[in-house]
Amino acid sequence: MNLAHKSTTICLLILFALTASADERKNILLICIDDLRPELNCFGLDYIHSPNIDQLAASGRAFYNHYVNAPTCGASRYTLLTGQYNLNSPQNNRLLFNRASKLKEEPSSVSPSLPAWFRKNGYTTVSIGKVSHHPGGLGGKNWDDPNVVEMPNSWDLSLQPIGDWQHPRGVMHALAEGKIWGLGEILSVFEAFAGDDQSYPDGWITETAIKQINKLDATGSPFFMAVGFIRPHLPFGAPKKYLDLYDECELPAIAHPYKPKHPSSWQSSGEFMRYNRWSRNPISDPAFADDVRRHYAACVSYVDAQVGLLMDQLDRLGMRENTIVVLWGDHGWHLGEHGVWGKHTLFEESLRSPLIISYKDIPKSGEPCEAVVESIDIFPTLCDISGIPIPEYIHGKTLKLQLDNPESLGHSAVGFQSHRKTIRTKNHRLILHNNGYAELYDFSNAKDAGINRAQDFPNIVLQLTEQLNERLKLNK
Ligand SMILES: [Ca+2]
Repeated sequence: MNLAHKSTTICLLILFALTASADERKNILLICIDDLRPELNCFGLDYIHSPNIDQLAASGRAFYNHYVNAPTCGASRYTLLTGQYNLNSPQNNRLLFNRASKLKEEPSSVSPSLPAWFRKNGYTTVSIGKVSHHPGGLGGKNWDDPNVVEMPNSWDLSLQPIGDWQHPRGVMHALAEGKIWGLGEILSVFEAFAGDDQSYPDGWITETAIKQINKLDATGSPFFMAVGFIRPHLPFGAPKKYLDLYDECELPAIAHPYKPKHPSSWQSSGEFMRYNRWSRNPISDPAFADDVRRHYAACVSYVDAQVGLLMDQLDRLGMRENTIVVLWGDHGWHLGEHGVWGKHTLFEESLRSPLIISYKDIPKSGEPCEAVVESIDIFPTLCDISGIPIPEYIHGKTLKLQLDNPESLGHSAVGFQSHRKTIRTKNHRLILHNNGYAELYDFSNAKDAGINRAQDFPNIVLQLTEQLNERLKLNK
């Protein structure tokens, strides 16, 4: 063989090896669900109808103690999508847009996002629905300005179907028959329209996602697809058939339903109260509280059905075996616990959310993991199980150990608001206010869960304070 022939052969072999390796890479389907409490059948709540998410958990790992890093959409999604805490900015919904501005002014100071990292590693990246804070990922008055991009360089394609709701801003708080904020009528806090799944935006998001799955399947190259469903975010509107599931349902009592007497992150449920409630208030009206809870449950079952449609399509195309599926809730939601109807607190109800990771041959599939883990871990985990490098700028830890063995231990989870920060360990939560006040909750004793024990256990407060400060050095 002459030299030219030999080098051609070597080139072909390298090309073949690269192609084979590309073909073997698994796709990623990241399903983000807005304001989803970990109240699913597979998380132990048997009155909730969530057969499709339950099936996903049965084929993977449900993380029972997954905590988000911020109790609001934009800040929580920031940590998921960047793999980094951002403690030096107010924890609000503008974080990703602020990052985009910085990227424009000083590109070298901003690290690649989760999708950008996969894109750099050869994946086609697609976003559908509410993945970053704005459905479709654009800013401007109606969230549809192509010049104002929430996550530049991240997505090959970012889509938000508009359906009957005029623009992505309308989609975000939509009710059936095209009802959106800003048309003069205050939207109702809940609704059950007798129509099909496309009576509300998530049905449209599912249809768009299925079309894209078909297209991506045809290309044969690996993809990272994120699909963001909007329910069960307010207003609690879902097709009536999902509310009917809860007609005969007796709801469990609301745990610790009273406003704490000590200083805390309690808030006055402003987001909920601005909707039309027919002059009723769930805090003082138990029958109305149950109505709200049933409608929230209907929204969960509606979204569960959308997850099922996506999984069915993967199955139909034979793609389940080659796709890692992640289901993630961007934070929890108080349905009356601690006297709150909403999120935006540092209590368990705001910070604990569902996380499920499913892929072929996961060891001990269906066995849940009780280790404490956090959203910031998802970025390195996806790199690890996909076989691409974990970038050095990442703040989280891979969950490969917990995926290989559900008995593996976890680590502490931290969370923030602008005026407070918190750390959760297996048995305790410490919340430190910027004025020095401390809340300590002990979960080893269920009846203690809503009582501030900081005065009783100063040594634990001190120990957790040191641990929290150590964790937060990451961002300096
Ligand atoms: Ca949210």
